Amino acid sequence: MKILKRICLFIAVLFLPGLLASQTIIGEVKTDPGKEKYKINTVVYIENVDTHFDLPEENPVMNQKELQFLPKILPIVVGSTVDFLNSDDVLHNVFSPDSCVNKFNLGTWKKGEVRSVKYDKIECVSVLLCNVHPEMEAYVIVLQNPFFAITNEEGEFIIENVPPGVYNLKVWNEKLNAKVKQITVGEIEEVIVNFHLKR
Ligand SMILES: [Cu+2]
Repeated sequence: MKILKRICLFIAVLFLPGLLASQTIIGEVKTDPGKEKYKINTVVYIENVDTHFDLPEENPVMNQKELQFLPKILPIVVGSTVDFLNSDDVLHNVFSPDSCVNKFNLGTWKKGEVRSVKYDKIECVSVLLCNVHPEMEAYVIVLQNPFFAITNEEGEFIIENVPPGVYNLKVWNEKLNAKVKQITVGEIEEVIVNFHLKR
């Protein structure tokens, strides 16, 4: 029985990509020499996808822990509500000066408690700051769809389960920029895309 199960699983894995008709986009962001430290935490995302997708069941969380925001960069799908969790014994005062989030100021709240903000403007980039700790800084990036990834230290990224189509693939980086790339996602081969980040 065990072997039969394994064979079934093997067949399922072989045919799954075809059945789902989706593909993977993989690639790397590169920089000029000396700028490698900026490769990490680059958001790579598809500008627009005309298909149905659900919002994540759980709200994305922006933690305040050890006097830092975690994560530093939080890409979300438009319409998501972000929960701001205070994990510190001290009080923070989280705010965003950006008009696309109506310059919210959440005030202060105790350890273990959450205050929430709904983000409803696509491509809004909202910087998060703390009135109490000037060194605290993070970003929420509001995207049209869930087909995005954040690069690792090497600048590598993977976007999975992308439906076939022709798309604009964009990047957002705190310090640098890269040109938009038009890509075609088919049903068989993964798509490889590299970006060059510049000022
Ligand atoms: Cu703070």
